[in-house]
Amino acid sequence: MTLLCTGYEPFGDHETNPSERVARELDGATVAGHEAVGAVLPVEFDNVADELAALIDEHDPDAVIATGLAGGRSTVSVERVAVNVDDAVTVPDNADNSPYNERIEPAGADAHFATIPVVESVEALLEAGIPARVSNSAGTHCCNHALYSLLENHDVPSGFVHLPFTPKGAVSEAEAPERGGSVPASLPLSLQVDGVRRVLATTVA
Ligand code: PCA
Repeated sequence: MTLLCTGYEPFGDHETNPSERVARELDGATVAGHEAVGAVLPVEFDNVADELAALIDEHDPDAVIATGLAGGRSTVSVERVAVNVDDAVTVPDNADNSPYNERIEPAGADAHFATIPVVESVEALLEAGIPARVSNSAGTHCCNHALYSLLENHDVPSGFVHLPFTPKGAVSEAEAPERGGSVPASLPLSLQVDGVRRVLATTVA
């Protein structure tokens, strides 16, 4: 089997994106005896779906786990659902597009459930001591767009994992902690990689 794992390039004010590093670490790795392919997607509403389609054409994967940063979340979050909405909220994409209350696919389904074992994946992570939870909203930015386009356009088990900052990333996002300000939640990259590996392994088990 071939397992595709995507991450995203940095976006908005973030200097790095842990999901990019997770995808690079998994590229060429063996996961549960299967070959993993890692790739990095542009944070661009207009290009995400085409890039994913090209990757699926090229690698013909048996499962796809897309990943992205959800700054401020404290856990590896396995997304349950994708909605047919593009809205950049306050963060334009990397092509400076800022959709407002648009449909991704005008004639598409309103929403799709992820087609990976979401709850079982979270259980597997918790069992391994990795902070994880089911998330019932992937938002309306490019991450939701990626999951929606996978589920709307492709017949391959697909899911999405939102990742927290790494500790270094959290420090660079901190708001004057030496003056009593806050530092956002984080998880070491190694735990994030292990978490995504376990989601992939649970999906093909
Ligand atoms: N996170 C954003 C887009 C890219 C990323 O890594 C999101 O949650 O939609």
